[in-house]
Amino acid sequence: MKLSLRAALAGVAAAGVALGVAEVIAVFTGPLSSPLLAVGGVVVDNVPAPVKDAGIAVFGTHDKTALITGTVILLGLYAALLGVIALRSRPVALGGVVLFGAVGVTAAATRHDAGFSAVVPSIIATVVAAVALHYLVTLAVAGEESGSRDLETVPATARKRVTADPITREDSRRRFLFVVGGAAAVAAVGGVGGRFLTSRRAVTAARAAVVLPLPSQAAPAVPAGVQVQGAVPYVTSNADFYRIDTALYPPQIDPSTWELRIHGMVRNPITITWEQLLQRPMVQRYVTLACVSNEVGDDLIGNALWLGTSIKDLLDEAEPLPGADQVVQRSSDGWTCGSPTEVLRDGRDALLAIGMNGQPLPVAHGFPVRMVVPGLYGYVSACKWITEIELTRFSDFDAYWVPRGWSALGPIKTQSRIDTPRDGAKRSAGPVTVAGVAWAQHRGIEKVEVQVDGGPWAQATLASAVSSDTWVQWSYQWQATSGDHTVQVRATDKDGQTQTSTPAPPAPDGATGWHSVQVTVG
Ligand SMILES: Nc1nc2c(c(=O)[nH]1)N[C@H]1C(S)=C(S)[C@@H](COP(=O)(O)O)O[C@H]1N2
Ligand SMILES: [Mo]
Repeated sequence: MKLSLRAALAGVAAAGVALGVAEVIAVFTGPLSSPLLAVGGVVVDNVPAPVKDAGIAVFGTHDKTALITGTVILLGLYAALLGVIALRSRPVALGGVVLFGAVGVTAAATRHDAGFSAVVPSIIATVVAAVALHYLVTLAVAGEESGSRDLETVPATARKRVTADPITREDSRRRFLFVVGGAAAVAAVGGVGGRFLTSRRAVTAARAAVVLPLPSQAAPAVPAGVQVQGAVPYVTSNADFYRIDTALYPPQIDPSTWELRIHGMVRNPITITWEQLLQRPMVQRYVTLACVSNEVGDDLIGNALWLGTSIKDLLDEAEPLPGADQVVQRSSDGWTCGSPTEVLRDGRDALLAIGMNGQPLPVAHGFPVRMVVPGLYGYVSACKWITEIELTRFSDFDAYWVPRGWSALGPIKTQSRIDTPRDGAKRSAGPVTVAGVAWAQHRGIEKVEVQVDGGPWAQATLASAVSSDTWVQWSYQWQATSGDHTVQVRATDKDGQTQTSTPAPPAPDGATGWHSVQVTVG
């Protein structure tokens, strides 16, 4: 193996050991103090405009994995480079390590609510990386030079180990690979073990201990016939519910320490604890949440049975001052969203929710407390892990997604989707069931129409729904003839607005256009 290759390997191994050690320390200092997650978090919050314009209103699960993988790959390349640089100049390479350490420290220190201990993993990782890099590169060089005469360049410590007589170049190279292997093992055990221990410190047990109160107002019964064959389930299970947020690791909040502060432009600032929240009247409602990033035809939407207390009542007690037109919700990780005050007070079932489909909120969906507001996209209303509500003005505060190019106001647009047949499906000639869902939360769906090959619009049959706050399923019997066909759908809400055919991307305030599928009929 060439010397430069071994040096690069030494660099990568040193970085690996450092990150492995950092993951273990982060078990004690908190998941977001892990340099990898801290740097990843900074990247999430500073996604460049081109990516933003591609239409992500935040990271889904795949984006997170891709982001961490990308960060690890970049770091690996950087570490390899430092290894090669260390061959020529140790001080320059050390400078490179310190530079990267500084990035980690800065990232960890600037995360929301970061305590002093947040920088500890990055600092220790920097020291470990520096020592490991020096040691491993020295070993790599020794492998090159033992057997030759020129051992003077090898520091005494390494020389002692590698010059034990009789030493061959082969021996010290084998030793180098052995040590690198050991470093890789430390990295892997530290990384996997650290993550495992972190997950053990999660709030799983606290969540399991929660006993949800009974609602004083139960949800309306689900009428017969909400479900149409071929459409997704009317109620989305917690496991299947889409997840969107900026959190690389979901905040772990023990309900016993949870508090919600309602402050800002209010006459009566309020702080309530978890115990006090449980004492409040609870209502149970089916509400369909939707993400503004949903492309036409996609599935960033789900319907669940939420248990929560009226946010309107809480706001009434706090008494917003005149002019406080925005209710800013802040999550424990610093994420914010803003809803119009009048929307939260107009009598709709805007909830401070603690239960989802009969369970305490799953941690990924906001445990212990989140907001659910019928009719507003999630990015302007559905704050998970909520710890603060601040009454303010839209003109005074921009919530998280607003400076990133999204609209401050996000009422859900009327939309419809074909779930069956799938795009590209094949069917036999004769009757074919076309079915799907349509939504216009809080306004309600008036009618859904289906069109084949640009012909006349035919009215679909609407299934029943619990309320106008949920999606509704629809179906249409199509007499399919052989050939290739395009099937489109459009919905009209109870305000009389029909979906526009004009396609628009999700940014800045929700995609528009008609969902269409191609079907081959044989
Ligand atoms: N704390 C926090 N809450 C958040 C977000 C976030 O990034 N952080 N994303 C919002 C967005 S964009 C959506 S669409 C909904 C999604 O809720 P879900 O993941 O439970 O489906 O959460 C909202 N609440
Ligand atoms: Mo979203």
